[in-house]
This record gives sequence, C-alpha cells and structure tokens, in this order.
Amino acid sequence: MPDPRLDAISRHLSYLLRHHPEAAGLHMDEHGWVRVDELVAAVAQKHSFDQTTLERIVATDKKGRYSFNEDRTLIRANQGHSIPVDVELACVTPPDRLFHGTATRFAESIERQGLLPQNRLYVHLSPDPETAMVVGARHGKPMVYVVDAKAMSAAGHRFFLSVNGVWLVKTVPPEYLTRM
Ligand code: HQG
Repeated sequence: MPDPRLDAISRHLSYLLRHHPEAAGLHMDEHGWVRVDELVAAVAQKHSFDQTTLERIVATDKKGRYSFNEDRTLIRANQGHSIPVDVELACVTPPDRLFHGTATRFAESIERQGLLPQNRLYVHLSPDPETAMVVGARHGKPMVYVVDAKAMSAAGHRFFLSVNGVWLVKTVPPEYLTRM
C-alpha cells in the first residue's frame, strides 16, 4: 500500500541525493555517497523521520532508487543525478531494443536533435514500452520511442545499467529513434 507520507519524504531524499545535497548541508563524495546519520539529521528537521523510516523507504521504494553501502553507514541514489558523481555504473551490452518515454510536445525537438540528457547526467531508457509510457506520462501526453540499441552499440555508444534496472546513455542521435 503506497504511503503518501513516505512518498513525500522519498521525493525529498531524491532531491538531496541526486541534485542538491548542499541544500541540507550534506557532504557527498565523488561516488555519490552521503553519511546516513547526516542525512537522517537533515531530513528530520523537515519531516518526522528516523533511521528505521529511512530503511523502510530504501527497502520498499518501487523503483529501487537508493542503496546503502555494506555497513549501512552511507547511502546514495542509484541513478538520476544532475550533479557529476560516479556511481560506478556497469557498462553492459544492451538488448537490441530499448525504449524512451516522453511527451508529444518534445517530439519535434527530439527528432531534430536526438535525445539529450537535459538536466541529468544521462538519457534514461527503459527496458520495456510499458515502463517508458509511465515515464513519459510524467511530462504530459505520453509517447514512446524505440531506440535501436543494437546499432548504437555496434557504432561504439556505451550503455550503462544502473543497479535498479534503468539503462543510461549519454545521447541518442535521431537516426536511432523510431516512434512506436
Ligand atoms: C526530454 C524518473 C526536447 C526527455 C523516470 C524527457 C526516469 C528532450 C525530458 C528518470 C530532448 C527530460 C528520468 C530534446 C530529451 N528536445 N526534449 N532534444 N531530449 N528530451 O525527467 O527520462 O521517478 O530528466 O524525453 O522513471 O523523463 O525520478 O528524464 O521527457 O527513470 O526516479 O527531456 O526519472 O525516475 O526529463 O526521466 P527527465 P526522463 P524517478
């Protein structure tokens, strides 16, 4: 059962761990890790929050957005950053086809320029069209592009797979995109 209170906290965690750690005075290392005790103290200033709640969010997050290190003293977002951190992504040969969900109003620009990472470090691709549709609907009337990942990979583009199953690539030139 989704818990709206935990969703609101999770959004705040994403903001801090992907985009603006400095907004809460957090120190983030080059691999995106933040100290759990510092994060808990920072978030507890805004929400009723403790380490048990944090562990529940990490364990139940539908998209697996966060990971702890082995001894659970550090936490990071698995992907989605706008700040330049190296979350040690695995470079993996992609499946033949991947999918990108977007809003119809971006189509003209995407078909001219290709997919660009915009505010994030990477373009995010989904393993199936259903997931891509949900991603696209966040921006408006959704549409899905098929990405010819096989041809891109053969041409030397590097694909990364985050630990929570999101495919990441620096750009997708327009010639590899087809509307579904
Ligand atoms: C679009 C969510 C015009 C792109 C999701 C997208 C995902 C262009 C938007 C993750 C363009 C950027 C990322 C171009 C790309 N011209 N528009 N040339 N190139 N765009 O939110 O992929 O819930 O940064 O199509 O599930 O929507 O946050 O990227 O519509 O995995 O964990 O520019 O965020 O996960 O939007 O979503 P975003 P996204 P979380």
